[in-house]
Amino acid sequence: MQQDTIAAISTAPGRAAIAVVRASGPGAVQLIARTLDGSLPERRPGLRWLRHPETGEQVDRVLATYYRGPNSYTGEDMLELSCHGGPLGPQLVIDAVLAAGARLAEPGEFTRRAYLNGKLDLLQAEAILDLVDGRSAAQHRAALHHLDRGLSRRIEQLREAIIRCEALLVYEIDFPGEDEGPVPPEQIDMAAQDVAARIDRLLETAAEGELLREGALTVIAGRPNAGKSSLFNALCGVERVIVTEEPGTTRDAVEALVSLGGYPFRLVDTAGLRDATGKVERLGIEVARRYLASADIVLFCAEAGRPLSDEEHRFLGEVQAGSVLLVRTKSDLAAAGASDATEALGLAQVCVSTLTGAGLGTLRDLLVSAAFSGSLALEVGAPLITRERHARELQRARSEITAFLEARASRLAPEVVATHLRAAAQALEELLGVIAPEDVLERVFAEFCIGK
Ligand SMILES: Nc1nc2c(ncn2[C@@H]2O[C@H](COP(=O)(O)OP(=O)(O)OP(=O)(O)O)[C@@H](O)[C@H]2O)c(=O)[nH]1
Ligand SMILES: [Mg+2]
Repeated sequence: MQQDTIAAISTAPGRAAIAVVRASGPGAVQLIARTLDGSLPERRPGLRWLRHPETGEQVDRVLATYYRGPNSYTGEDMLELSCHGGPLGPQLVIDAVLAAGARLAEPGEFTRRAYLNGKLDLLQAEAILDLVDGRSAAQHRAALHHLDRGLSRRIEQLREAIIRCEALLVYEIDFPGEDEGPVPPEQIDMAAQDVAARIDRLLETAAEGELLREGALTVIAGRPNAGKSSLFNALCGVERVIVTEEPGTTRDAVEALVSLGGYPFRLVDTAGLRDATGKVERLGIEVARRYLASADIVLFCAEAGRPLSDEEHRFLGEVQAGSVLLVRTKSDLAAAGASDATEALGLAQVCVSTLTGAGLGTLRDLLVSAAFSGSLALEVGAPLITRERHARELQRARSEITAFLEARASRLAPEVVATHLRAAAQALEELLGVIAPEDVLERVFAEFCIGK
């Protein structure tokens, strides 16, 4: 099918030294002829005046590069214009490019074309989205690993193993009644079990992968005035929320996505827990409890040097989160020699002062190891699944292999047994995007921004 030519501003809007406008499609050469003074050599940036094709008016002085397909990001002819940034300039450039015959690209359409032209598989396309959205070094690393086909290679190996099993089965179908095929029947079962075990290992990384994309939900809780909002601000690195000496300052939960030690955290400041009488405060406390119920980590704040109240003990006994850290706040105010160790409750405890910064580094390290201890595997390049789509397709493949093994055990006809292997391979093919139903593509690329 002959594609039309798409164009978009690929950089973020706003004041900036440079912006990039890209176009892709068979009309790229025509865009050059209509908007740039003189033609362009392939892959050699040229400094040109860009003119509006209808008025001939100068729009900007740009650095233009022409890529002839298939040697381009999308695999099509492409034109890339580095123009001056800012709120207006890039808009005028794209207007000229559209007037010269391009149409505005849909979100993710460049990457979608790259995928359709075989430049990337679907897992790599998703990795590009993760790179653009990434906010922490760990997520960035995982995305680069996927872009480098780390996960794709693993899925391909699994698919090949399934196809080898299928080939062995074909022998049984073609030569029924022969006792010995090229390999003993147990070997086919063992190969399938091995694939199942490898799929299980990948599925086990899903929780970690989701944590890397979404950030570990870390809820700061404690009595009013315990120093929760001060801690929230200190970890955010900016004064995001109001801090006062008045207990009951924070009434609503406030969220921020922050990177601590290179890992992503969804940090939440909450209203101080107490038997509040005011309606707003009571609602705020309810919101806090809801957050606490789904928290990965709770940072329970209590001033250093004071014994915990019965109410605080009760609260700590009730929290369900994976990890609870007891944060002893305002350590600069605690009397020298005062010790909190007596009531350690078996919880990890750290003393901090947002005034002096003491203990904040230790707290960050504790948070990273509490939420991401499993990520050490990532450092040695083990692939990690990061999306629900990955888990769904792997699960599908896994249950087809289980069905395959059961069908073999009940000695069903090899033709019937084989359908399960085909379905398992197909799930992995959909995961890679070797085959991709339209609705899957719609969902993957809808998340992209325009120009990517
Ligand atoms: N000296 C000292 N004061 C602190 C420290 N952290 C917080 N404070 C003070 O303690 C008071 C309460 O701080 P907040 O951060 O608002 O406490 P909160 O827990 O958010 O309080 P609520 O929102 O009312 O529940 C403020 O006056 C802060 O300036 C600290 O590390 N050292
Ligand atoms: Mg507060």
